[in-house]
Amino acid sequence: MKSYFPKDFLWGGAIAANQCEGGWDEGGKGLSVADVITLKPELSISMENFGKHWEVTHAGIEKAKLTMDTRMYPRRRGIQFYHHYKEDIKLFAEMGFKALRFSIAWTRIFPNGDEDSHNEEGIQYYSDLIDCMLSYGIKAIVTINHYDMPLHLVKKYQGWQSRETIAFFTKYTEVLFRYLGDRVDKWIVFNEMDSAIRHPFTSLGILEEDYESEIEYKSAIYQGLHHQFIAASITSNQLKKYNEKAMMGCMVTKLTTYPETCSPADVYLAEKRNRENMLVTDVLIQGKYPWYFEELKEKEGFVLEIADGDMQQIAKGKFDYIAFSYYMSLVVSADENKCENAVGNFSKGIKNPYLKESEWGWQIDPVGFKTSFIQLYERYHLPILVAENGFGAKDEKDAEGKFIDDYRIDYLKEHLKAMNEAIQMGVEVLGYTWWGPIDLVSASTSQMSKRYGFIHVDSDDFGEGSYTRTRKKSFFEYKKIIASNGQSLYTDELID
Ligand code: BGP
Repeated sequence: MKSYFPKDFLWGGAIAANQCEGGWDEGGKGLSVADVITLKPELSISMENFGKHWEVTHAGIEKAKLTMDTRMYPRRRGIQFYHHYKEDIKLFAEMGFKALRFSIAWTRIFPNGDEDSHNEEGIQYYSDLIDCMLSYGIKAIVTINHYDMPLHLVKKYQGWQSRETIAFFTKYTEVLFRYLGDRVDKWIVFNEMDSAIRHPFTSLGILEEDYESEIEYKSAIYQGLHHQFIAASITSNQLKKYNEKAMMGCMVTKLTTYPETCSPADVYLAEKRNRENMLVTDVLIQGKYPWYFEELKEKEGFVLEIADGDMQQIAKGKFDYIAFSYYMSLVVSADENKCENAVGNFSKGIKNPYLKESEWGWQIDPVGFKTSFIQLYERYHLPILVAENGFGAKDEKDAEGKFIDDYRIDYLKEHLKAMNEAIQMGVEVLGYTWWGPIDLVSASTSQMSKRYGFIHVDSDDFGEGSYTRTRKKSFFEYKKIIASNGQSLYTDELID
């Protein structure tokens, strides 16, 4: 019988501390950028309000610091994974997970980010979490930083704009490798590193109001990203000291883009967008700024300070695999007036008439998923991990109290088949971690009602609910897929 997926394929799911843990003021945790982001129910998901869900100001931060509210600060409560993790891991094990990608909250380890010594309670928590996973045979894939840098570093140092943040970060990573490194064989240094350009506050701790002009703001963003490149490279070397066999991954949001028409100007723009989307992986894998970077810099008009030794350090990076997230494809036109329709947390674009979209306007495209594997593999020739892929939808109980989420099952199956086609072509894929195997707080809109899970969590956008976990129909479907190592996608017979 033909084998569709590699023998040790890592089937699993992905979550992030700031979207699921809660316990924002427990266990010695400090405030992070995630704890000051508010729910903005007055904003509809329209192009007009694009990006506004993420907007944070100094006044907003000061206000947030004075309140213990969790209703309007959803990332403070998440889905209470901090307390429920044993129950949740057991459910993941029931689905047959081989791996769970989760992130560590930097502020549980260094509450302010610049302390001399770490918070032992934080390390203990993650150590227990990993042991719990391993007791079920679930491997840990750890994201070191997923949109939750210490708020203190933002206020005192202007986040990653400051070179000092490199040392704070690499002190944090050294602690992680020392205490957890023996039990984790795959790491991802930064979640969706390219997102620094799209939402600098959550990724870099950079606030627009701190800069006098657009150019200064942009320069700060690219400077912050430059500092992250250096930190990532140092981190990748640190890891090998503690665990030679462990793999370090770098991650990109794969924004696979099509031209609206075959007009050469549209095609040229789409190619450019696809190329620039891979800037972060180009820098980290090739160990230098790519050939097109100078043009980008000139066009965008930003200034970048590269100190002596920076490029030598970046060149030393040791990355073993590429991790990527993929939700949808995008369409661009060289005609700027046309970018009005499709919505998303990624980038403004045009509706694709050949694709269906989610209730949030994300265009569903399994072929684009396959294309993403090919683009990344032919560029880097490194193994690939699907760090995120998923479908956000409003789920309603049926008359019998069940969640029949066939739309999610369809999305899952179509994307898995597309991934399999890439594997059959020869792309080396390590695993697939579905985003949000359990409902959690949305990164872009802070809603709970944008649900991704195979497991429902009883909580509304304001955190009201019992937090009871319920298996949806997709839970049983994913279980079947994993048990058959993907064969059930093609046949209902289970094969040994
Ligand atoms: C990615 C983020 C995740 C996750 C996902 C879905 O960009 O890495 O944190 O949330 O998008 O997005 P959303 O939650 O906005 O629907």
